[in-house]
Amino acid sequence: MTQEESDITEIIRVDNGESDNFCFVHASDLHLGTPFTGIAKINEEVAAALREASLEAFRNICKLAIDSKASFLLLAGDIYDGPERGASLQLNFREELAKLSDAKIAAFIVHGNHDPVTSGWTAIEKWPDLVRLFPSKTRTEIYAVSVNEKLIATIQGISHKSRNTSDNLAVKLFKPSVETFNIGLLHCNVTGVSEEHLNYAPCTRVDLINTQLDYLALGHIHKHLILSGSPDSGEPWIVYSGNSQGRSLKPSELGPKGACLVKVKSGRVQKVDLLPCDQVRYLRKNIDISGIAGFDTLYEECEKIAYDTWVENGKRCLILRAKLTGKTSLYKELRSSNALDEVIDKLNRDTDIENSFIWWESIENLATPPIDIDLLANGNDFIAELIKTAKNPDIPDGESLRDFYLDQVCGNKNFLDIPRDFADRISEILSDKDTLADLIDKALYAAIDMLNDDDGSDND
Ligand SMILES: [Mn+2]
Repeated sequence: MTQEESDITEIIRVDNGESDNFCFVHASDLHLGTPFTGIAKINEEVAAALREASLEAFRNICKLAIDSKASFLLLAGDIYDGPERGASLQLNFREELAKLSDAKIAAFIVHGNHDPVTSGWTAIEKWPDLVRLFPSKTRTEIYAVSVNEKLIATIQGISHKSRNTSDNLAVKLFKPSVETFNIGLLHCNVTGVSEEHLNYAPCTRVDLINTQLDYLALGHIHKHLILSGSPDSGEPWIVYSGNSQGRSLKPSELGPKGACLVKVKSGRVQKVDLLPCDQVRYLRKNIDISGIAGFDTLYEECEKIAYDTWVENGKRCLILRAKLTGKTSLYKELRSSNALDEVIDKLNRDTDIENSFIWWESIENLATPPIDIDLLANGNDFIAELIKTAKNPDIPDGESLRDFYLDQVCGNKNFLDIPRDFADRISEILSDKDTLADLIDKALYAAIDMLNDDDGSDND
């Protein structure tokens, strides 16, 4: 080892790649052992598939690394979902890493806020030859990867020590003295990127750029994001791979999930591609049912959309949440009867499709009656007043739409008269702007309907 290599902890020899042309796989937030309790109604077969999904996604990631002849795999934290990680889960995780070591592909791992080094337990006494776990020490270890006695990259990282790490870990990374492609591996929250994720191990983009490393492989935010980097500029790459398997119908959990395949040529990143590895995909769909007048047509439309979506998403398992929109004469039946629930039950009765499934989590009715609301608003009657009030409520200065309706629903904002948890729940629901707008529309159409019924126009 030369003098320049002195800050290297260990050199790991791999088989794939060349010093000026190699690739690696970056993944994070595997959340192995996720219980998947978020979906209320589900059949046993789908529930079992969801329990296996995170591990299956990891198997797909390892297969991707082997198939693409990657030099190494990076795992940027939240390997396990919680401290209760079972023995079989850990053995299965180890088994996949052993396949990588057998293929002479190294693996580097940091732990995050879901699986910090001081919580949980390890069932593993001996990791496969080419696997290295970074501890939570402040002075980070640096591994170098070599092919045919030539260094291709260095990797350094720091694990979370406890669940609520508030330390800035990024400032502890530094440029090593060897001239090669340098990588930092961290589970951290880059300030200002996502409001959906808790602020563990906070740092700024500038902190990451100041490390002078070439590629920052990040975990924590469950969405794939490239915060910095392009093939033409010399700026460092700051990349969130996103999680490997969706976990719910929350916005950050929807759509394709997987791992980044990163190609490096002559010391520069050429390409970062997110390759899907997810076993089950969560999606939201809007279904326009304008012009649909029967439940047979509605059912067929849902079936067609499910099939097309399944094909578009690589024929993998799907969990769908849908909203019906548009103007339809079915409006009243959709609102007042169990018909829509029965449609969902029928759609879900036969979920199997070529070794996968399509499961409708819910279908919400936001369709409206075939009336012209703008025309009605121009009238001089009570309905016109109602529409104007719903569309433009008289909100006191400085009060938000949410607080206004909260006041309407709960009577007073101090929640003196209604149970506190009930008021909190309403407050939470009304905080979502889209949900609030949907609720106002629903209430408006229901009111118009009732007024029309009072006119005796529907006196059956
Ligand atoms: Mn996570």
